[in-house]
Amino acid sequence: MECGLIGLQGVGKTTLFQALTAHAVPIQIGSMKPNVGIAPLPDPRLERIAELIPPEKIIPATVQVVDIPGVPNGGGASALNQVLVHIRNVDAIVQIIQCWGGEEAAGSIASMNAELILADLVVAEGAVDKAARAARSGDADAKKRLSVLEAVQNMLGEERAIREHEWSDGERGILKSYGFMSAKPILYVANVGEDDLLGTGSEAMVVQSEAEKAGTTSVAVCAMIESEIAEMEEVDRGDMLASMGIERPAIGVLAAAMNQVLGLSTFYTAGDKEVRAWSIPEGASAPTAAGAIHSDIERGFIRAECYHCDDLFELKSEKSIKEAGRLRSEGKGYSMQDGDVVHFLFNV
Ligand SMILES: Nc1nc2c(ncn2[C@@H]2O[C@H](COP(=O)(O)OP(=O)(O)OP(=O)(O)O)[C@@H](O)[C@H]2O)c(=O)[nH]1
Ligand SMILES: [Mg+2]
Repeated sequence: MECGLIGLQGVGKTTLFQALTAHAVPIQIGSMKPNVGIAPLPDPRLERIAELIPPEKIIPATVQVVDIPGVPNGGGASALNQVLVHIRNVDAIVQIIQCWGGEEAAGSIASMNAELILADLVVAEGAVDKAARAARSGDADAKKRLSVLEAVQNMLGEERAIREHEWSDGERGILKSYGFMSAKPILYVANVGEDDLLGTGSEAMVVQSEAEKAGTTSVAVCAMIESEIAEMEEVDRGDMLASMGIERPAIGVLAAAMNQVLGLSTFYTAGDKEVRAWSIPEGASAPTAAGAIHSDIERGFIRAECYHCDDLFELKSEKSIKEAGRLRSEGKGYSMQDGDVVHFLFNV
């Protein structure tokens, strides 16, 4: 699962990428190639589990982020097409909006969205023609495809994003193969200036209300400060945060929101060696969760012994959870709950 950082040129995408990935990837400036990196997901529940079951190592879940070159504002078609190719490849979109230096948020959101919708419309028109030809020759699948594509074409013609409609699973399956960008889940990030770290300024508020209108959420982050924090030694961070009057880096809130737009939930494994968080699709089955750890555990899945992390926070130890009868034994059909702590039994 991949989140793409997108936006107009120079709005702070690469700066935010550096913050999310803690400067782990060498950056190519001025290149039309995206930067790809791994962002750990800060997780207060993981820290609490590790306090109660102290391990040698604590390993957070991660999400892959792609820093995509900026969309030229009214720029050339070939530069734009190079950027769109990368946007088509990601699972979810994180749109960065510049809210510092007197930039107008509403205008940049509208122009970004218009570019994506227009590019989707071109794809939809080509696809409608092709499906119509196949439908005329009596292909039943093509008829279904055609009706979905025509609905898409109408929406896009009215400048509405494809994600605004509630599609059935079958329709979603059809849409997926076309890589429509306005169908991808989206999250707005207001990149605020150092004078508005809490994101209460007028442009950040515009981003928030535009996000609500689009049926999604927004997060306010100062990319430059977050990038500086990410570069500091862990021990120095507390002072920096205190001097700015904030408790935690905003990047944690952003990472959690990214997890949410990707439709992921978290489960944990806990033992003396390591306490670890894992990301899986919401509602995934126990064997699928086991497969996130290792394909052997999925293949040889017997059962999952699990409890909820809230049980641990309440009862303080696995021993008390067992005594209280809250240790569950779950089989193949179990849908994982966000916050489960699991021990898989398997045989290969
Ligand atoms: N004041 C201020 N400047 C910022 C902030 N974020 C980024 N900048 C500056 O804006 C400039 C562009 O930042 P980048 O992160 O390279 O922007 P980008 O979106 O990756 O740009 P392209 O990839 O060229 O589209 C740099 O000089 C940054 O230092 C911020 O939060 N506040
Ligand atoms: Mg960049």
